[in-house]
Amino acid sequence: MTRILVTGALGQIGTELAAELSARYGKSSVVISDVRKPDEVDGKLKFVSLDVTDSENIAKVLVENEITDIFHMAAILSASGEKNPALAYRVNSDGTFNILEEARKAGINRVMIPSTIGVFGPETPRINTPDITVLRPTTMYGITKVNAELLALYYRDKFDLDVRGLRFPGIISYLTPPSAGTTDYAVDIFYHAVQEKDYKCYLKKDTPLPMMYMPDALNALIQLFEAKRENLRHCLEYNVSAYSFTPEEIYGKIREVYPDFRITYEPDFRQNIAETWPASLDTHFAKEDWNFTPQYDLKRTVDDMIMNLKRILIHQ
Ligand code: AKB
Repeated sequence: MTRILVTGALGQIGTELAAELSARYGKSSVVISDVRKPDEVDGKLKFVSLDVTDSENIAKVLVENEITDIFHMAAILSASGEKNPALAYRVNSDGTFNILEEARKAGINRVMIPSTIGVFGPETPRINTPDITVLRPTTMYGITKVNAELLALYYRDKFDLDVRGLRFPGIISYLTPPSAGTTDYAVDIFYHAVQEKDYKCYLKKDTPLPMMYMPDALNALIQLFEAKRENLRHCLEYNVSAYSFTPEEIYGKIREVYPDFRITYEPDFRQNIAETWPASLDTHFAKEDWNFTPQYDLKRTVDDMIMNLKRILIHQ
């Protein structure tokens, strides 16, 4: 029987991923973990407290819960990583090493590790960024994620561990707010519009970044998890995204629904990060190897975000 451990399960992607995995494979197939305790334990999924920097506890959790597969979602994102680089290194680099090493020892079947557009840097081609290209990031987040990509390759080639992953762009979602990344504005802006508040954006109006909607992000990850191993020519070097936009462009789309919505721009340190990241991605490795095809274009994303945030924030 498949029994999946999700680390970082209280984060933006982890929360929805755990729900989707339990919908697909059954509640008893998913064990969620995080360094934080959930506000309320709803009893739906088993929760275990897990700090990924503690390898002994990882080993214990894997054995005690008869874990067969891992989705390693725990990470410190780009903006918080710049505020606390030592913590980002411990969680992202030591934590990923611990997960891979304990997975190898425990004979885990598949280890899923999301990477990010944060692995790219100022020397990387910014338009239609290829899957294989220059990886010289300037953030601690990016450095630790390049490390994770290389560790994944090492464990795959040296120990035949089945490690899979993809490079996420900014993820737009309405259930759990993102935690201190550079792309968070693309979620915050919707919360402000729906609550009829003005929005102060920390990026310049003309800063393009690749993005995708949460249902496509989850599908991408789970399709990759389910793909036949022999079809996967790569390890974590799979760019995925659905579209790219600038703050001014997404503001324009939201104003079609909220014509009185106002935005101002006050760039901060996150602008420097965004300027080192791609404007758009070439996603053809993911398309070729596991048929990655996003379902949500920008209009469908905007409509769905607004509908759901109205339901959650206004009508509840
Ligand atoms: C961040 O902004 O740090 C993340 C990412 C693109 O990896 N959302």
